[in-house]
Amino acid sequence: MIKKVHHIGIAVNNLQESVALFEKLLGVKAHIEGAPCQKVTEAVFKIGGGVEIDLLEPMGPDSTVAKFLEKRGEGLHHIALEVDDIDNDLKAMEKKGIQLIDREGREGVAGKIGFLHPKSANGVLIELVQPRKEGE
Ligand code: CMX
Repeated sequence: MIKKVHHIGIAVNNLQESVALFEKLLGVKAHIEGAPCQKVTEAVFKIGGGVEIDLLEPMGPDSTVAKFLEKRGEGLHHIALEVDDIDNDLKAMEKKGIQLIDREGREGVAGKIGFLHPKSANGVLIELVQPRKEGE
């Protein structure tokens, strides 16, 4: 079941420059972390209400975000929705006719993650996130 927006991912060419811009824009400091599983470096801004804005810079040319930047330029990359049971939620999406990228949750920085194909959502890449519980 979808609980809330977990984060919004924005693809950027230069993390350092974009962090300075978004710190000014949002009025909060970023936490920088590597997400080698997704081949990106992320700047995470906690903007309140348990929602994050994440800036994504590709770690190398083989990152899906590098491909995105090359094709479409900087901008909104994905919207992540928090769910409580990712494997079942992905199955439920598939039953509703939504095209999946991941058939089951895989390990991400924030917990278990799975993507829905943008072709099934009016051109928007949607990520489902089941956050890791404390101590996991
Ligand atoms: N949002 C909207 N459309 C997107 C997209 C995105 N983020 N990424 C690619 N597309 C579109 C492309 O523009 C292209 O459209 P057209 O066919 O109209 O030209 C189509 O999807 C296919 O794109 P592609 O460049 O050929 O790329 P692939 O098919 O190889 O991969 C996708 C596309 C979405 C399946 C792949 O990027 C993917 O698996 N994404 C999920 C994982 C991910 O994005 N991780 C990044 C970091 C996430 C995080 O840190 O949380």
